[in-house]
Amino acid sequence: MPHELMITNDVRDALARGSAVVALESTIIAHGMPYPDNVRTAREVEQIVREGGAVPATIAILQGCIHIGLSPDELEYLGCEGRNIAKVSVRDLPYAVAMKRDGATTVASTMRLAAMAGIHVFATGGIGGVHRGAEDSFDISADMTEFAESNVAVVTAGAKAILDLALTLETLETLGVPVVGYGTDEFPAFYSRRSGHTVPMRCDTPDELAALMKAKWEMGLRGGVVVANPIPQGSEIPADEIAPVIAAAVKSADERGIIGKDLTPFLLAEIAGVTGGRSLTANIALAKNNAEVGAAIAVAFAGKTS
Ligand code: PSU
Ligand code: MN
Repeated sequence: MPHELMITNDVRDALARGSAVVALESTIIAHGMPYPDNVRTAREVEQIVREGGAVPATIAILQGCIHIGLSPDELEYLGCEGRNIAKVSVRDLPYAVAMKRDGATTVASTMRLAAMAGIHVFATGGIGGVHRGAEDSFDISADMTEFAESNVAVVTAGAKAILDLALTLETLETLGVPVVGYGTDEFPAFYSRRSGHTVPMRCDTPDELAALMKAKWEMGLRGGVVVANPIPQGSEIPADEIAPVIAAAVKSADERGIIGKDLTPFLLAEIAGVTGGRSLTANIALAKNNAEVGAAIAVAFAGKTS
């Protein structure tokens, strides 16, 4: 079958035993960081998940095959080819599979494929959301609607202020998605621990989160959970420092007429270009922090459900 999932043995065994698995996305590897930092970080993130007692399942499409878990060589290939590999969101899945293409999966498509494989926890860097100016552009990431669809908890450092965070939170409310501050009352803004927007609910332990996930899905409430986990203190870039950089990137995209799936990668690259190594360091730190929390939640969830 063309859509059969290629699940690595360690992931398959863990799923069969009902033990902890953490899904990881591949757009952050192919498009989110430069080579070779991307491959090194992807490996370290997998290692952190293992040290946390869970099995990592990095998800990507290679020559039309959906991979749930990648070998070291496959990770290297994804990172090294980077921008030559298509960014695949949910709408792009059938094309990548049918045409036997490579594809780096976004948060939305990774959630969908994780759910197909039976994985309920996913650690990423930052989710997509409602773009600034969406009232004119209609640019709302498919990550949003996916949260109404797939039963997966996603650990994210909030969302970058390239988005309209107020509209993003409103949209998640409309879609019935719990947005949980992990040890915080404020929705974090990726590089910064604070955004000025409060979260509707808060959990302080993996066990509390696992209980929320179990309650949601046992009630038959479909869809995901946003686990908003702030960047570690020492790695953050204060909001007032990053704000003008983001504003300039948004202006530049507008002037060049960059829209659609190209907008987010363009904005990320612009910010990385201006802030240099600092944004990369922050990005790596928060991805690792999310992996650690993701593993802890997956272990707690497995303990409640198997
Ligand atoms: N935001 C980030 N880092 C990322 C992305 C978003 O801070 O790497 C990536 C994720 O893969 C996310 C995707 O799912 O971009 C959203 O793209 P779009 O806005 O085109 O839906
Ligand atoms: Mn978009």
